[in-house]
Amino acid sequence: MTNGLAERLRLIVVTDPECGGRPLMDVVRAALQGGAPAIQLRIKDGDARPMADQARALLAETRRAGALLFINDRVDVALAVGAEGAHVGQSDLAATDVRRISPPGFLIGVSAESAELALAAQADGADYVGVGPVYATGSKADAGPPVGTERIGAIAAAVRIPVVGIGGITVENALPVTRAGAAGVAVISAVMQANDPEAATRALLRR
Ligand code: TZP
Ligand code: MG
Repeated sequence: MTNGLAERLRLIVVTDPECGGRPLMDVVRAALQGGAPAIQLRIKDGDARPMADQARALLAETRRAGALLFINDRVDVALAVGAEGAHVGQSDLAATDVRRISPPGFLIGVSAESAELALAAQADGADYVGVGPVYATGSKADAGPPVGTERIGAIAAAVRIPVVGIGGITVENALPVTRAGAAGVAVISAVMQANDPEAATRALLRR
């Protein structure tokens, strides 16, 4: 595992094209200014080439800020642009397959909603697991019912790798997620929709 990875996963700001009518890059820059240690580029059903262009532009910003860049789903895009990692779901490439085609040190996050799936992801070589939705979310139509902070605790107790909670997490309700055992939280709307994404990032990091 990468040194200090858990520390760098304490907040993952996940992008959404819906970011309050502002250019995505401005919102990401604000989040980085607020201290976001990791950004995840998430574009559902996008074409690869514009995604790679956007990823390269983001990577210039994350590198400047010393933050990690993950690409959601599209391992090919992550590898092509030289992002630090990719985040894959249960129907994307398995972590073992990602490992086979990625350079040493490439970071792999896997969505796992149960301890069983989390243990399998860990055995497959995942660097961290994303667990959610912790709370109800309007940002993912097929998110399923909230799993709650108890699930975070159960999964964190089952695996050695860091657990990152996602789904409906805000400044107000983030603390129980990390108290339950998560190394950090991943958020979309709490930063993407915030009036002041920089302040929202700082506030999340304080929790
Ligand atoms: N995976 C599980 S819940 C979710 C994803 C991508 C959406 C998180 O968005 P928000 O706005 O932080 O609830
Ligand atoms: Mg996915």
